[in-house]
Order: sequence, then structure tokens, then C-alpha cells
Amino acid sequence: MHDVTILPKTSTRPGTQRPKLYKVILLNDDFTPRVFVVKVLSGIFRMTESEAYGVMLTAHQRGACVVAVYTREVAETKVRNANDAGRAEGYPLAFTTERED
Ligand code: TYC
Repeated sequence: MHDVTILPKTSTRPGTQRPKLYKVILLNDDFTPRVFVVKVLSGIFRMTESEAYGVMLTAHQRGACVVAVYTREVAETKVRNANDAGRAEGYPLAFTTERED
């Protein structure tokens, strides 16, 4: 009978690196039209219209909603593009990033 070695499926070696993750958060405001928020969410954050509508409505009702989680560069680029899209139309649409614990 031969021996069978079971290897761990994932590395548990100390020092294995995981990138820090950042939440993108959508903030409510009283001026940006709902349809515009949905358009930005689906265009920049790759959501379906109905996912985007749900996120928009949660931000509208509760004041803010987590959109997605990304590495820092990706989160910051998407937030800049989304905020610029609002500003280009004269809306105060605001996204921010927050480090995940
Ligand atoms: N509150 C806006 C309105 O009533 C719509 C809106 C929803 C704006 C979510 C921003 O993050 C937002 N027109």
C-alpha cells in the first residue's frame, strides 16, 4: 500500500500577500436624477439595469449604499470617472471609497 500525501489546497505560508480591498460607496443627494444614477452605475460598475436600480434605490432611501469592492487603483479610477460623469452634467453625484477591514 503506497502513502498518499495531502497538500493544502491554498497556501498557508506566512507572508502570503493579499491586496487590500476598498469599498465603493454611492451617496444620496437631492438633485441627481434617478435615471442618471442608474446609467452611471450600469456604465461604470458593470451592473445590469435592475442591479443598478436596486443600488440607486438603497442609496436614495438610506443615504448611502455599497456598490462593489475592488483593489485600490480600480476603486479610485472608477470613483473618479463616476464623479466626473456627474459633474459633466452639473450634478452633485458623489461616490467615495472606504478601506475594507
Ligand atoms: N435622491 C435623488 C432623487 O430623488 C436620486 C438619487 C439616488 C441620487 C441615489 C443619488 O446616490 C443617489 N432624484
